[in-house]
Amino acid sequence: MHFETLAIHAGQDPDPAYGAVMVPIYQTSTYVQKKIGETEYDYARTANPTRTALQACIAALEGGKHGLAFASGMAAIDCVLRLLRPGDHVLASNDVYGGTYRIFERVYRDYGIAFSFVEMGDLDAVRAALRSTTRMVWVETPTNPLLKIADIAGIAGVLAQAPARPLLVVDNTFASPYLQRPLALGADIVVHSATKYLGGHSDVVSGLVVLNDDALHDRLKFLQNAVGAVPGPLDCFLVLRGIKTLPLRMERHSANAMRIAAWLTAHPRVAQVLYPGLPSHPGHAIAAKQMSGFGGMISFVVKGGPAEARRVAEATRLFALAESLGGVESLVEVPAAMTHTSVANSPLAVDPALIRLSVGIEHADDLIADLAQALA
Ligand code: P1T
Repeated sequence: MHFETLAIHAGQDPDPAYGAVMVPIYQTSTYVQKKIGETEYDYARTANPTRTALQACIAALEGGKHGLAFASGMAAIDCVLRLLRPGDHVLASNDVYGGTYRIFERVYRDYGIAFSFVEMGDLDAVRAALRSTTRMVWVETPTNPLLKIADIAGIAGVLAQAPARPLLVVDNTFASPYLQRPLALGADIVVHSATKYLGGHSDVVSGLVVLNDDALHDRLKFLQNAVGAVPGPLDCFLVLRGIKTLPLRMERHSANAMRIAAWLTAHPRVAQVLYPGLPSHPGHAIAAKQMSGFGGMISFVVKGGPAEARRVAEATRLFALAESLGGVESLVEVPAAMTHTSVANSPLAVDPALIRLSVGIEHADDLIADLAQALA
């Protein structure tokens, strides 16, 4: 079936108890067993029906075999990183979410995992940066917050030639499965902050993992239960509900962002606009090839430096000054001072004059009017 149909129905048969059309919130921690072990569900950390539906739904949307849900995007990332052993090396994008950099450098480095960062848009650089110990290649595309684009199929091709083929992990948060499906392009594992476009309404924190490999899935499912960073049933319900309108929302996010990016490009107080939908963006051709739209995230640099960036971000009225992204409402932030403080003084440090927009699904004219008054 088509994506729009799967978004509404995948994993969500009418409820066997009473025929409820929407998957119920199974708000219970434990389940009665007819005899010892004779039960579909036993304990809600291990599994619960609302989570089962969400896991099946995200697997279908990403075109994967297995889905796993977590209490946050970071919990999903953490679970994937637990596949590593001391001595392993991870090659990652040289622009990633601040929290991703933080868990790499300030949590897993202490356990003997090495991390290095590369321009993922440059396949020769990726090839050159691989080590004999590289077990994982960690890709964000588009990246947070610089909207850099990496060629997922190209990287998969490079890794296929490596002696011990590393796992290719793609954080698909910025694109959502509606715009980009990394497994079909050769990725092994997809991770999401479902807090963003999948949830879509800024009312839930959640994370997801999707993959095809049965053995890897068994290990991650074991870790999901053993570590226990699972989402509650209400959180799973909210993500399931959000996903139903994902296709409609992503179309509007993308259309609004395209208009705003073009408008910003022509604005005299704007020095640079980063949006993969602009033909001038260095990753535009790859983005046009591997994505079916360019998404709702825009970053731009204002003339006048960091103080001016803060002034503009604090002067918007419709764009709320807030971290996070992907909700129906538009948000603005200054990454260097907000979402990306963890990369300060590192090679991934973000220009303090950079402003990031999460363009919502309001009317584009109202959003442009707001940016116009803030920039003025
Ligand atoms: O916040 P959480 O649900 O734990 O997801 C972490 C995460 C993972 N990957 C990417 C690409 C992300 O952007 C995030 C979270 N990002 C923000 C909160 C933000 O404002 O950028």
